[in-house]
Amino acid sequence: MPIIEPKDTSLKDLKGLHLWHSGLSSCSQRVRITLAEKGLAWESYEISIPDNEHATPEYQAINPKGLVPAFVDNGTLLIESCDIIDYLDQKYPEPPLRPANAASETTMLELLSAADKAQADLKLLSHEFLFRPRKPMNELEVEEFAARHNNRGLVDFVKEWQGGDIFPKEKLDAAVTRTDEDFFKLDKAVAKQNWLIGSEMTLADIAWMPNVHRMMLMDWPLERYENLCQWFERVKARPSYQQALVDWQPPGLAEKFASYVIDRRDTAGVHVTAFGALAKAA
Ligand SMILES: N[C@@H](CCC(=O)N[C@@H](CS)C(=O)NCC(=O)O)C(=O)O
Repeated sequence: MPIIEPKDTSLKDLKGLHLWHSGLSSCSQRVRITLAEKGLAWESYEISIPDNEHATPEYQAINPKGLVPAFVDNGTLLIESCDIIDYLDQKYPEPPLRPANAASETTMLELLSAADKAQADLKLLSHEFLFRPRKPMNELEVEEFAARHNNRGLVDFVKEWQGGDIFPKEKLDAAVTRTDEDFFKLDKAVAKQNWLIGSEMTLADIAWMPNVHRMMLMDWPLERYENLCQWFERVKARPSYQQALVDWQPPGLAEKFASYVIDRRDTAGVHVTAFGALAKAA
């Protein structure tokens, strides 16, 4: 449901645009990119996931799922990144980020749903291949997080992540294979056109660009998707990519991830190419 009634009723009094987000979060990246493409000014509230700021009662009164992002437009609260960017494009239509004809718009909305669905795989893969060194939690910290956070799905995920050195292989295989299939579909979509829906960038491109960026950080063999790589070059050339995505990454983070990924491959044989469809292709 795109618009929700805030538990924290003070949100209703807020004027202007307000975003609760996190620098690295792919869902936050979508919203920041849309705001940048539209040239809209917004108030920033950064939520640190490693510091569990999304587990506070105050934040869960803003987003009842305890996830980022959350967005308020003059008292109207929305959660769910794909709903937020769709709302933004409808409410602030210039420049348009959707195609003019209805059939293409349906295709765009399907690509938004697919990006939303792909979130679970992106999350699993990011936590496995990038975020393990982030901030290991001891048992007590995991229990504290579980006691404070209302989102049972997230709590179970964190318990499983922190409870072992690696997620079960079958989960990683399936997530890698589904992501590879998604990327091949996107690759096909941009084989004969610059953007996913045609000659102009739309919300569909914005919804997917954080995923390709994230997998790039993971040393995913993106060269498998030749057209998608060219599309990604076009994405990178947009000022919004630098401003709304790269500039929100902590300095030196890409390099830190790169050395972690290669070190783990060389010392433990754990690398994304050892799983699912990527392993079969090797
Ligand atoms: N479907 C939601 C997913 C939101 C979501 O999963 N947010 C992630 C960051 S991208 C989060 O808050 N994760 C908290 C955590 O990993 O502990 C959306 O698109 O906004």
